[in-house]
Parts: sequence; C-alpha cells; structure tokens
Amino acid sequence: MAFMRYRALPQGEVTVDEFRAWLSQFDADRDGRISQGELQSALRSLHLWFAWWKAREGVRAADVNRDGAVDGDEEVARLFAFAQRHIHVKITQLGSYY
Ligand SMILES: [Ca+2]
Repeated sequence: MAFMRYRALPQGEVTVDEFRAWLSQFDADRDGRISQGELQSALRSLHLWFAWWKAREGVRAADVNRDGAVDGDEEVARLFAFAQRHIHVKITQLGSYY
C-alpha cells in the first residue's frame, strides 16, 4: 500500500529555500517544475480549502514565462510571495495546535 507522507512546512518564518525544499517533494514527475496539479497536492497537504482554485491562482501569479508550471528562481520566489499572502494565515493556525 502506497502511503505518501509529506514533510510539513516549518513552523513560523519560512525561508524561500525551505519553501522550495518543501515544494520539491510534490514534484511527482521529478522534472524540476511544479505544475498546477502538483501545487494542488502541495496545498492539499496543508489541508487548505479551495486547493484547486488556489493552485490555479498560484501558478497564474508565479508563471512569468507562461509555460504552465513554476520553475526557476524567479518563479519560485513569486510563488513564495503568493503563498505568504494567501496561505500564511493557515500556516500560523497550524502552528497554534502545538
Ligand atoms: Ca514557468
């Protein structure tokens, strides 16, 4: 039985490198790019509502060269900024359980 267990985002302040390391585990086809579907899995692992919608908005916000996936330093940095704006609240909430 295949049970995927994902590492959680570090609690508190997350650096772009930590974010990238966390994100890379959802790169299912290991092509070094995060597609909308892969981003959706990442958001689901955070138990976020509207993961599909947020994944679409995240790729839209980050995908500078419009190839449909997030790759490269600039796009990851833009996705990180998007995540801080849109999922940061949830990350802090998760922290309060411990
Ligand atoms: Ca891209």
